Amino acid sequence: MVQFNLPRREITLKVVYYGPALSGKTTNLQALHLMVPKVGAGRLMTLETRDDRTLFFDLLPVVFKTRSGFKLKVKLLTVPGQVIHDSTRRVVLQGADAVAFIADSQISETEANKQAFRNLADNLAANGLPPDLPMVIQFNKRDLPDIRSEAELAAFQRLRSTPVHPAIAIHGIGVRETLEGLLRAAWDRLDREFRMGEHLGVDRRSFIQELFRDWGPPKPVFGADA
Ligand SMILES: Nc1nc2c(ncn2[C@@H]2O[C@H](COP(=O)(O)OP(=O)(O)O)[C@@H](O)[C@H]2O)c(=O)[nH]1
Ligand SMILES: [Mg+2]
Repeated sequence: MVQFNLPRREITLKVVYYGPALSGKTTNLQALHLMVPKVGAGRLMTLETRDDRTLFFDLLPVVFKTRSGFKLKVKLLTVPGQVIHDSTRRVVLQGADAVAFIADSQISETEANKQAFRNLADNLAANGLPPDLPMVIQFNKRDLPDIRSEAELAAFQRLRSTPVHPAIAIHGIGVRETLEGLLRAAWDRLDREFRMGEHLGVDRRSFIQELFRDWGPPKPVFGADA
């Protein structure tokens, strides 16, 4: 759950990247790690098995500092997507403030996406988290053949208020936009609940602008083997 330290003007948020196995959750964190200014980036800790699949979770702490002296610490975590790791997913999701759902755009993965999405709903409920937790959906792997079309994504977006972002995480494309969208949604929630804007003396637009002002351009994720 969000931690406030108002005297120090510090807020800590927990953000979880959720989705089916191999949709690109770890790659999103790797791509973010390459864009975060050096001063703000913590170490990307990833625990992988030999076949490169996330065994437990990845963790990337990012610290944003605004000129007005406000500090936002974001703990970015991924869950393992494999069905058998459900208890790990539940633990990682505990106390999440926002969720980025990373879907795989390939038509062959449609069922895996749906299953992971249902699993997310179950685990939100199991953790006592609201079903309307701040969320964005990323359709990753837009570079591959046999993917769901732009028109399908647009139709999908029209059916729900959750923002939908296309991405090619191995090239760093759409990765920052996904996190920005998520922090916008998180801001709206915190502003409604705690009148964040009033406390911090900023509005959402300048908050987001400030957070990302020193970020670098998207870079390819080296070691990506796709
Ligand atoms: N073609 C393609 N491959 C990707 C993309 N994003 C990730 N991958 C590959 O998909 C595989 C699984 O990615 P990973 O981040 O480990 O998935 P995770 O299980 O969700 O953490 C790796 O081989 C990645 O290099 C993408 O945008 N396009
Ligand atoms: Mg992973």
